[in-house]
Amino acid sequence: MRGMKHYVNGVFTTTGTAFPLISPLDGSQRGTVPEATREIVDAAVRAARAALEGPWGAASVEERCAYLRRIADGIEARFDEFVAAEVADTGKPRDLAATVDIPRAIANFRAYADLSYGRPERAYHTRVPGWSGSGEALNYTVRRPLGVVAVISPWNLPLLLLTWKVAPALAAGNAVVAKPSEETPSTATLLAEVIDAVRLPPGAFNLVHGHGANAAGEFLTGHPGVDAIAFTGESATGSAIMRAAADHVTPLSFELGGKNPAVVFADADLDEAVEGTVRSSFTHSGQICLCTERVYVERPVFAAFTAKLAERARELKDYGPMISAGHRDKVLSYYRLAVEEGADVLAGGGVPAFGDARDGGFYVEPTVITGLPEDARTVREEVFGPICHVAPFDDEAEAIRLANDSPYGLAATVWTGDLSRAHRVAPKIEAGIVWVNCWNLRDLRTPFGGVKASGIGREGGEYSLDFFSEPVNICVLI
Ligand code: NAD
Ligand code: 6OD
Repeated sequence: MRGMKHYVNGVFTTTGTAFPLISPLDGSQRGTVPEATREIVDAAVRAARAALEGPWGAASVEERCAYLRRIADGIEARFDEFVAAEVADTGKPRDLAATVDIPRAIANFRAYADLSYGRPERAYHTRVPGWSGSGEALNYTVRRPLGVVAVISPWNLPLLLLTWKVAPALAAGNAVVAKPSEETPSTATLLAEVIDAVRLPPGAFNLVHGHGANAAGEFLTGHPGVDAIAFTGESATGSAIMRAAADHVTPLSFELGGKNPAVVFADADLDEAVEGTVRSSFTHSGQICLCTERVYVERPVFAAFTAKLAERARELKDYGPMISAGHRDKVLSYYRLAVEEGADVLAGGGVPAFGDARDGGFYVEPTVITGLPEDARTVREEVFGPICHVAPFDDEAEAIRLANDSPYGLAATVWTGDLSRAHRVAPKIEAGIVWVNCWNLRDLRTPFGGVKASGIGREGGEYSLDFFSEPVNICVLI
């Protein structure tokens, strides 16, 4: 892969200043990333605006969908390069990048090509006695793009989450200025190369690299030329962006943090519930917003479940690192805090020793703890690492109360052998997504998002297309 570059108005460019790109696998410096100045961000926003007034703004939905399909094909043609770049930036196991991240990025473009092409428009015949003509009016609703959309994404699923916004934004006819996480700029740069190769009209997609606060992210979210902001990241960052957006009343779509519960009933298949919780707590070393950090287990199976979960956590060997030294230190500070708060550490709790180059990387052990009160900080705050706290409950009502006792409400998992119970409990959980006897099973047409501090709005299917467009009702007296 060539060096990291911004992509503005169809041209790859760098800036005077750059920051180091560090490998989470061994702590070595892999390269540098250009830091976008306010001027470059401004040029990107102006290029996007101009694109809306040029060929991109005039493109039909068929033409836009054809571009999306060509972008998907272009990623697929360079699949191994994309996988390697995602692994190098994030340190995640290759298998994860090759089966989830990159296939999903391709699927995001194809899904939004299908969804936006097949989107119905609504019409109503309205009886208007006393008006001239036929006494009827035709009301029909068209949707027009919002304009220039800022896309700001995090480091944990870099290309998946960036394209999850870019694809519907382009499908709906917007022009995009995207800023990936400063930690993971590589696949976004490859995406810009693919977009350049398929000759998307210049300015329809722009990419700027750099940090968030007092830097590229903030230059973008506070820019008066931005018509909407689609952001995924921490809830605290969401608050900062909301403040920046307030000045221009810019519409926001927010996918934020979580402290996701799993509820395990005694009637569940215990082995499946344990394996499911291993996946939901430790996939990508807990660095997925949907990961389980709180596990509530019905008392009769609490001891057996907890012992098995701890045993499986100790057996895990092929896991990736935390994204950065800073994030590793944050996760370790929660490991220490848990002990100070009185937790029993059943598995992990420290830093693994590999005896090879990985010792320079940012690894922490998969960790299972128990014994904390519900008001312990470790139980309430998002750690975003491979740790879960397991606590017992005595009945359904208590399970629901505990699951909902959180400032967050992104996702939840219910493990039970009783389907009636599943249907009874799931809708009572305050979360945007509830999985029953599975985790992270995705259908891209369904609504995705969180309640409370976990977000504003929904992504997925028509929900994203709704966010990225404005309905206009046209009323014609017939
Ligand atoms: P983060 O909020 O630190 O950064 C996300 C992005 O925002 C980055 O591109 C960053 O540069 C930018 N940014 C930071 N400060 C900014 C500012 N003041 N103005 C504009 N942009 C700014 O998040 P992260 O550490 O990259 O990701 C981890 C967090 O993301 C976790 O809290 C996780 O739960 C959350 N997350 C949520 C979802 C979801 O779908 N709900 C998905 C993935 C991650
Ligand atoms: O699967 C998705 O569409 C999605 N937005 C996943 C988010 C995962 C959070 O880390």
